[in-house]
Amino acid sequence: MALVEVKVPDIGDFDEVAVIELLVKVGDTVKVEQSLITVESDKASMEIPSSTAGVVKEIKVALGDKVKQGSVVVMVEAAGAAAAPAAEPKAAPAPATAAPAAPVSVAPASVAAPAAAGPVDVFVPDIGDFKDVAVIELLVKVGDTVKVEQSLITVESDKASMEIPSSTAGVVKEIKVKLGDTVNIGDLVVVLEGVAGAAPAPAAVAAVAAPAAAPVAAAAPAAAAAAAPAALAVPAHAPGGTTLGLPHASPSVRKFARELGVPLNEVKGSGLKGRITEADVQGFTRSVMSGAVQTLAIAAQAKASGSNDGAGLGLIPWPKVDFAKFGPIERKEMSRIKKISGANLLRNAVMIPAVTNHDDADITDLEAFRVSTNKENEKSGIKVTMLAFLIKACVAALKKFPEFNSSLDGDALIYKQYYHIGFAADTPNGLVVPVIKDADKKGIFQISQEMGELAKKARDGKLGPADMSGATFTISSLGGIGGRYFTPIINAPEVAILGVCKSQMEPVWDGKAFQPRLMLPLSLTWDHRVIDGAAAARFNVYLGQILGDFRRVLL
Ligand code: CAO
Repeated sequence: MALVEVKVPDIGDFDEVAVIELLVKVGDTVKVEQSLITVESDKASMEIPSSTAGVVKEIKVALGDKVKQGSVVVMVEAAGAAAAPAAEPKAAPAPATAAPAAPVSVAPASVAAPAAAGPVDVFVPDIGDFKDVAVIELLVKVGDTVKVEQSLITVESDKASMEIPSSTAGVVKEIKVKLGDTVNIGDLVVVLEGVAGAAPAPAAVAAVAAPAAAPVAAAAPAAAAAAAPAALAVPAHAPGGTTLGLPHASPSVRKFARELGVPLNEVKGSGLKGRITEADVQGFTRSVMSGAVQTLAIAAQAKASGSNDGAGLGLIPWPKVDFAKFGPIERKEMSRIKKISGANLLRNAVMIPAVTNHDDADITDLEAFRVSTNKENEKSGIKVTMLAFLIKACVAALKKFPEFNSSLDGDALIYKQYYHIGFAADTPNGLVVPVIKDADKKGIFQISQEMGELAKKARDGKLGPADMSGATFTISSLGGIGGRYFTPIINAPEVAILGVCKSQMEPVWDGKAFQPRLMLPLSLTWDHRVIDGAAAARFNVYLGQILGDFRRVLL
């Protein structure tokens, strides 16, 4: 079976266009005319089809590469003799089949009109064998001054989109098409009032006429650059080819999205027939930045760090090491909880500009009170925990500093008037965060009891979604285990989390002497988009004061 080079066919008078999407990978079986890559100029995008059926053996281009007519795109192992004819790339195979015998000089008469004073009609130039393409964007409005080659409208077929340029400079007097119209070669697009003294731009005019032919007809003339848009826009494959589900967006929106690093296929279009507009891309960016939306790339990276290539973040690839080379190994699938919490933690770590403030609270008296309370209530079966006091103290601090109990919503903050406190619980299967609802309305005994029940459910793997949702703030306590300080990761869409470590007796200077005091290490992580360092320091100080003397809650 022969290896066939599939090359970029005649794409008109474009010198070089950028590869913006690879639509196949090595090992894929492709059909004749199946799209292999997408290329794009600043005005149009098109898919380059395979000229032959077979199995992709090698991909010769990479994202961002510049290609031109004749560049080798892929090496395909042709599937039998039937594919043989396609082996002649020079024949611009696929396009050729789709190519109309596009005349080079089919421009409507008016297209050739110079930009003299007086009304000038601007028509749809030759757009190859495309018929009835839909107008999906109006890029000018009445009164706009347009230059030669400035895009007037965007039209779209199922495989390509193109901007129709103006053949002349002038002021838009009338727009003859509306969104949703279908247009063909020679249809009137706008009427311009010629700008006196503006260059008649005959070359451009010719160019507008030319593109048409360019993409598909190998006989494209040496048309001027303006030809390009239409030229490129003509998809290089016949209708009915494989649909690869490219998102509907004009080249300029695609370019805009690419500049921002926005994955267009994740953006919901609000335009005609779900078309993605520039505003949609901006909205998506805002949602991602606020943490309301997670891109698939980030989710995928979190899925398995072993296969995380960091591509979505523009990072170098994750190191691939054959660990078995260095000694015996065992591979174990991670638990479901670990996989889910891992994805969430990665998103939160990456997307939140988080800062952690460390502080100590003097809990000498509180611990003495807790121990005596437990002694007094031994028979009740309810053990009062330090965490229950921490929950109550945090509620008091959240009331005093409401932004810690808020969430970002685009450019706004949602202040919650309820206090549902999550607490991280360590289970054999991984970390879960059950929630004590309405902690402000509950006493220490009730909170301790509920925490005991929820922690048991967590260990038994019996927590339901209702047990783990709605938290407005989270506490992660490692106090029963040890350690001094750590930097907990915020549980989005919350904006802060308190980490607590093991209390220990320390010498504390009281102004006259060192006193032995039981000090509790606090680590407060906060979202710097919402909270400032000064507020965080005040929160910790206030929390410490409450834990030092709960009577302050009453003040
Ligand atoms: N300092 C000193 N001792 C502490 C303490 C603190 N800050 N917090 C708890 N202790 C003590 C308790 O008093 C208890 O001692 P006794 O048995 O003598 O009474 C002992 O440590 C064990 O406490 P506990 O951990 O069982 O109970 P808790 O209420 O403190 O915590 C729970 C409950 C569910 C939060 C806890 O079991 C847990 O899972 N902690 C881990 C949370 C976690 O993994 N966080 C990290 C998240 S980031 O990866």
